[in-house]
Amino acid sequence: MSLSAKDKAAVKALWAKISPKAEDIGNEALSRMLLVYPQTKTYFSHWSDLTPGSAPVRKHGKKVLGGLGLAIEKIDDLFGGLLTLSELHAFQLRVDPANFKILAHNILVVLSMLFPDDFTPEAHLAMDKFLARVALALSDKYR
Ligand code: HNI
Repeated sequence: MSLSAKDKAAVKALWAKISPKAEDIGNEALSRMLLVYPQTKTYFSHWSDLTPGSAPVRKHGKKVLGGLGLAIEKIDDLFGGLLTLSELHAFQLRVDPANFKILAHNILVVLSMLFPDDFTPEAHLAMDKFLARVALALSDKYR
């Protein structure tokens, strides 16, 4: 599955609307991931507070959304563009790639909640495909 020109345009259009709220989106998505999928907490056990909306969660949510912003910039070469992040997650952080899908799901939930008018079925489809591609690119270095 690859992203069509139409998918890429839809992702970029949605990103233009949502990116000013990147910090809130990151915070909500990460808060939900940690609460609903508590197995993901193991990777963040060094944080002082893992409860929804805590300072470390908010700070990290912003970083993750920054990573997504990078992915939008590199949408035509996700594997190359996300190489360093893939290496980090594979070799240093040792994050099980199954978790990328879990976070992607939480991001979609949050987009539907915060942007009900912009998160049209078409935008949902394009964003779902994009996040799946990002997850694949982030998993590339695990092979
Ligand atoms: Ni992820 C650090 C981006 C999914 C666990 N992660 C980062 C950083 C970025 C980032 C950016 C900061 C890098 C740096 O400091 O140089 N992560 C992303 C993106 C996704 C993602 C774009 C998927 C969309 N990361 C995940 C998932 C987990 C995860 C699903 C685990 C469940 N990431 C981490 C951990 C760190 C991290 C752990 C280091 C945290 C820390 O405390 O520094």
